[in-house]
Amino acid sequence: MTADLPTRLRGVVGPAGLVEDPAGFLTDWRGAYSGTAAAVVRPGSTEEVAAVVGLCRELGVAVVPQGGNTGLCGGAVPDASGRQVVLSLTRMRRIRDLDVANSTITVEAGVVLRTVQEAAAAAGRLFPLSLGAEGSCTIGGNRATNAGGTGVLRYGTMRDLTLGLEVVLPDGRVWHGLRGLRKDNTGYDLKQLFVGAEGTLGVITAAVLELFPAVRNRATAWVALPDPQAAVDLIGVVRESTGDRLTAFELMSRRSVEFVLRHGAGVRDPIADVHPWYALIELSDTLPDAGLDAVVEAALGEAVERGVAADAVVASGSGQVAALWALREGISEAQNPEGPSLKHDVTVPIGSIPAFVAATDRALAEALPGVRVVAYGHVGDGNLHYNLSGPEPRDDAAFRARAGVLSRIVHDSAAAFDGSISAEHGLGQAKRDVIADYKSPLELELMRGVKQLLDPAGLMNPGKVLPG
Ligand code: FAD
Ligand code: 2HG
Ligand code: ZN
Repeated sequence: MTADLPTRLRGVVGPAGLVEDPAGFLTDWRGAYSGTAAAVVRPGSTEEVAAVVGLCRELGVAVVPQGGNTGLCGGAVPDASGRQVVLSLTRMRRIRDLDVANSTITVEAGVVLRTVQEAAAAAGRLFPLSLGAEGSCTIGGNRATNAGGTGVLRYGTMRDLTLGLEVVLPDGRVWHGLRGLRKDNTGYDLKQLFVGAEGTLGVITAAVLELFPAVRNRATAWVALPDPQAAVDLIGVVRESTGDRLTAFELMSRRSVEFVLRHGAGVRDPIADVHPWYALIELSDTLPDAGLDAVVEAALGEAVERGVAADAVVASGSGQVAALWALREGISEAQNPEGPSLKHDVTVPIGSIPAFVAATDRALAEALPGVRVVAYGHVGDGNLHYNLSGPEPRDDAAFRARAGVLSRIVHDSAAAFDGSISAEHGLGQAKRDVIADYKSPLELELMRGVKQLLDPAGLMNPGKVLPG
């Protein structure tokens, strides 16, 4: 590394592209990971990204790509050496094209997810990726983490929504893969290598995304449940009568909801009686007169009759819909004031969720009596955020000291049920060593081989994803 690195970077990106006050780029959204950097740059074009990456390669300097910095595994945060360059994509905010006939949108990596949703809606289309951080996270970050969220059940993950990519490779060359094709069997699907790579294989600078017909009728319901088995049964009941109109099925434990009621602003309990679990269900249709309120009422009536659901309310009007979603989307943030949280983004086959919860609850209670499990998530696709807060009264230091043991219990349990330890948040720096215990040597060898092929100098987001 040379002392004049910032000067040389300024020569590439201009004064507007070199960040003078880097503080906001060195710590993640949660404040869980911090680092320092030799420089923070915000290039304004693909050519500038390529020039920055090329210069860093020439000087042997590592590059950490960053979008909205909302990731939950520390993937976008530099290490403590002060020798890495943070490359923020947040100045690359152009929507390059919206092709209504092809039902695609081509956007630069720094475009905020909500902007893409709004642009699609203005053209009478839907971009279905939806998650709590959608007002801040970027398309590049969504792609690099293969983000999931609440619409996966119907529309798939970011991987499924990606038709093409433009990527700056670790050697500074640009791969122009911005194709808007739904069928393209011409060998290996290269774009999928970069989706979910968390910036370790290159910098995504633009993407072609798939759009869908706009939703014109929607029904949203809040359902009280006795246990997780009831949630699995309810998915079956609702699917039987509504088919693929089921767009979201979120499960929340009472404690998760209580945290939001305690710390969220302007929220209220939709059902007066207290129940151990709740589901938030959404049905949607492209026909304006699909009559989904009646459909969901009938399905839930049947569920109550069969003893699957204890109680339910169907939202009337957009205010109530937003209020129900605020309860669900507020959980992640509401856990913060409860002390340090241990996050576990696990997935198991849907039918195994009840047994997984029972077994893991039991093992955790033995390991740390009073530990508070904060379980919720996108159960319609098998994904539980099986998070933990420490016992009350709080002893944060004691809880932190048990973190390794507790996380091991949750991850081993997911593995025992043929699950995964990261459903949608990735590995970043948080789980890059842990993953070595859950992937086979062959899988790890293949992953290292891909990394070696694309980034032989190891300068693209080192210390993330691959075990050290
Ligand atoms: P960053 O945090 O900036 O980066 C994430 C990773 O991607 C890093 O490894 C970074 O190096 C890499 N990266 C970023 N941009 C690029 C690029 N252009 N090229 C190459 N690599 C890049 N995730 C879900 O999947 N589902 C959810 O429901 C969900 N809900 C969330 C709710 C909240 C309140 C929060 C704070 C986060 C949530 N997340 C969720 C986490 C999620 O991963 C991020 O919000 C989002 O996908 C990350 O986008 P970002 O632009 O902030 O990326
Ligand atoms: C969600 O579904 C996010 O709310 C965040 O994926 C989960 O904070 C978490 O653990
Ligand atoms: Zn989630």
